[in-house]
Amino acid sequence: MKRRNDIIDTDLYCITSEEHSRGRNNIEVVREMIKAGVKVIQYRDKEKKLLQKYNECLKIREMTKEAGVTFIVNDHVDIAILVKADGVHIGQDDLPIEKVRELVGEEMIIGISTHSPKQAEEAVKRGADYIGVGPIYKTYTKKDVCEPVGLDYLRYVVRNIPIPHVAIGGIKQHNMHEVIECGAKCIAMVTEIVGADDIGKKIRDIKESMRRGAL
Ligand code: 3NM
Repeated sequence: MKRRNDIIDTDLYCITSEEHSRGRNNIEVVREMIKAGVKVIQYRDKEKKLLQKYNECLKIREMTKEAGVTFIVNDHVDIAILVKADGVHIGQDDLPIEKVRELVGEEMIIGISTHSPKQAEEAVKRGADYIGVGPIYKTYTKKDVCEPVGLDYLRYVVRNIPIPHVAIGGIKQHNMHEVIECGAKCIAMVTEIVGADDIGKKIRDIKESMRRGAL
């Protein structure tokens, strides 16, 4: 298991979304992500039955472990514990961070989605290991998400929040330079990657742009 303080020390945070994967299943997509050198993968699925999600997470845990990739489970603290994921990612309406910590123990990473400076500060106080910062731009991938927070909130986080952040929401290869210019260290993209013709090439191109400062 990864240590909590090594986390999100990477440029690109990848997230599954089978409904946007153009016929490829989550396992195939994760295989492509690993092959292309992604270091953090989150399993996110809002449609499947719990048992199906558990079984997919078991398989992805095996694959990520073998590859030395950090594995984070979205929403499901129970699945994260059972499959020995490296982390769990929760939302503002989920259990309080302190209670999730009681369940997962000290080793597991806890990430939380935030949409305002107040939520970011609260996340730090309550012991989150990293925060999601978004949606930066309009996104149709997450249902019931708030209106875009824009780059201003990201700038606020870069300057004021001491724990790692992941910028998310509507970020694509064509607009990522704006996000990087704001000082984002780590970017998450869902549809841009899982919906790409060639997932591996897309990831390699994005990582290369990030390495060059998105020039
Ligand atoms: N969380 P795409 S936005 C999973 O703002 C998620 O917290 C968000 O998908 C947040 O890259 C989002 O396809 C969806 O826009 C991001």
